[in-house]
Amino acid sequence: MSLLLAMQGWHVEDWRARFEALLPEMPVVVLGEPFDRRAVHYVASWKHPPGSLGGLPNLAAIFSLGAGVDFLFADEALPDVPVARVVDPDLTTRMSEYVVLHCLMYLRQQHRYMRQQPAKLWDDDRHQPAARSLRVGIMGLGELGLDAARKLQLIGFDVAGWSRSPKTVEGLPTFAGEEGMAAFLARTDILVSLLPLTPQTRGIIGAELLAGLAKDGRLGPFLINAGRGGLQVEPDILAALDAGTLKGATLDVFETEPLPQDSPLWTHPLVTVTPHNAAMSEPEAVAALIAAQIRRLEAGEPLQHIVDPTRGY
Ligand code: NDP
Ligand code: OXD
Repeated sequence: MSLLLAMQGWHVEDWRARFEALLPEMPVVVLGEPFDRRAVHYVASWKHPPGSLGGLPNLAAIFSLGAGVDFLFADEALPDVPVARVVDPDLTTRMSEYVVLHCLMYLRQQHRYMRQQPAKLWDDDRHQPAARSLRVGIMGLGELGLDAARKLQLIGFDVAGWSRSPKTVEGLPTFAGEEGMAAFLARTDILVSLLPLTPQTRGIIGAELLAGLAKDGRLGPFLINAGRGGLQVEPDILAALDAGTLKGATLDVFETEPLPQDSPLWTHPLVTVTPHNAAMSEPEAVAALIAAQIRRLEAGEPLQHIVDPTRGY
């Protein structure tokens, strides 16, 4: 019985060492090297090459090495076994740090002062609105969205959330589905996207959505997307920034990653680019979570954080 590591762009030897330390009884094999396909019971994947997980007759579960699973369901030949993802308080905390940081950057108009400093400009208009006068709308009220909402509320922001299914969350106005979208956007000065990428959410942050954001706010509207790049239509974001209907965008994720050198997002004065690192867990913590899941299965206990393949998240 073995664990197969199937990853691209990461240091596979580091991951092999982590899993070997945590699961000394289990051989850890690596995609691309020779291994016994019949012995593989578990796969831990980050962006494995599509089609590469076929022919594993005893596979019992696939673990995403991250919170997102879009790369798994993009593989049309993904084996039909349970898929579980990372749900980790450390990752959640880091994402909330990112969201709070960038909401505060917009609230306190910090980008403006960073542009003014090289010109030694002492701005006469030094007024700073209170957090309660900025309305933050969080798209995606899952593990990450709910935690970010609570932390933004502690600072005083006027927060609401939008999800696929209706929700009742104490102290948090919520909206759901297509029917709730227009009202949600109309009360949003800072839109925070923490959605998964699915066929339903692909391209959702486009011209129509951006045009629906609040037009009566003290500041903004602004966009923060830390969900997935496939959610956004980058030419539409640039057009809204250039038209002045969107006042700033903070993007951690992109249609193509790494962001191509010739992307106009790199140099746009109203865009903040971060390299898809809004929330990176400690690899040791992720490996420990997956090892615990494997031990749970081996003990006949149910897997946690299973993803619904019909929803794609
Ligand atoms: P969850 O699965 O816990 O939450 C997803 C939320 O999105 C749910 O509230 C869900 O609604 C909502 N949602 C899904 N589809 C739709 C839809 N069609 N319309 C409206 N709402 C929808 O995910 P997490 O919070 O754990 O993670 C969210 C995403 O964050 C990940 O999938 C990943 O892409 C991204 N991520 C990015 C990282 C980074 O570093 N940039 C790090 C980690 C994650 P409902 O509640 O009704 O099901
Ligand atoms: C994740 C990510 O999904 O880092 O965990 O994007």
